[in-house]
Amino acid sequence: MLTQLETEQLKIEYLQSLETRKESKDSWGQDIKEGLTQCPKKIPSKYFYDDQGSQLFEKICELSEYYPTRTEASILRKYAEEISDHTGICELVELGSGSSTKTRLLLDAYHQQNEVFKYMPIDVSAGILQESAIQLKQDYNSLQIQGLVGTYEQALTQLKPTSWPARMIFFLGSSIGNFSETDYDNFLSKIAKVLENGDYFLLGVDLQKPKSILEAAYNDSQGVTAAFNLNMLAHLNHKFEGNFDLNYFKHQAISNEKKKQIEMYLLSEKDQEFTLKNIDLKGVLEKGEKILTEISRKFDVEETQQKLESKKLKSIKVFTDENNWFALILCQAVK
Ligand code: AVJ
Repeated sequence: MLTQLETEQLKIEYLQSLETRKESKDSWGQDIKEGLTQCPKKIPSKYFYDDQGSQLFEKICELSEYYPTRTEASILRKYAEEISDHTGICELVELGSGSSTKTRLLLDAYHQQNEVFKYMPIDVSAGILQESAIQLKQDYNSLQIQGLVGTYEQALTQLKPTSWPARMIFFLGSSIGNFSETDYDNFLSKIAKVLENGDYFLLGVDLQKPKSILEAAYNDSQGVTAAFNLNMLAHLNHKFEGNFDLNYFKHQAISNEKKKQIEMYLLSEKDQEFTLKNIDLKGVLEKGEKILTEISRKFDVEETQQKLESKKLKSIKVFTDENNWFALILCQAVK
């Protein structure tokens, strides 16, 4: 874990916890408690991403079955320059930056304009944020980097006004697909609120497509997605002194065609009990019972544009690949 990292051009800071100390102690693990005591049980997807989980996700992105990453990268490769021409010099703020691999395609385009610019990666995983920030600083000398460790929620409520001519917030990889309809709506409202008139928002969305392609992407033959899903239990064991036995859970991912989403579950392979000691939680799972760990919604371009417009995020251009599998929607805040 990093302690402090600061040079003139490279800074990494921790965002403040939203609660006061006392409250945060009370609400520690509250979301887990709620999720595991309701029926059906669920665990928030953000618990995928400890350092191990972030690394497993990077491996998922390289799988041949997992088309979103390379498809989005191909769109960026083709249109990054056009995007940078639209926005001009600006501050780039990335939500959920991870290893920033795809981001490099965008940074390259801005870099080629030969201007100094600023990149703010935001991620919950301090390890991966620090590692990639140091690497980026070496590769882009004129780049000013200010990394923020924290959740989207923290980032969007704590971002200060920029001193740059404009700001572009970007949210790639269709991570927005993890949100429920309500969270999706609230998230876009927060984006719209934090942007000033004329600022940009670049959103990556995975588009609707046949069940067979979708299910293959979330049930890869090497079992990396399964390991990623199971790692969530290891993360909980570590964080909350839990006793989940990973040997008795199975990964499951199915396409719910009616809801236009992938649903990922951890299936209990026997009747079992679990304890999360430091949040005082005990529970039982029946054989065959499923814990929902993720929904990954698949989008329709027009519907998404309308949704964005309803938040006064006017779409200026939609970039897509030749199969229409993935889209990047560039919009501008009108206030
Ligand atoms: C990072 C949320 C976009 O939903 O496709 C990949 C996560 N889960 N394989 C997705 C994920 C299983 C991914 N997002």
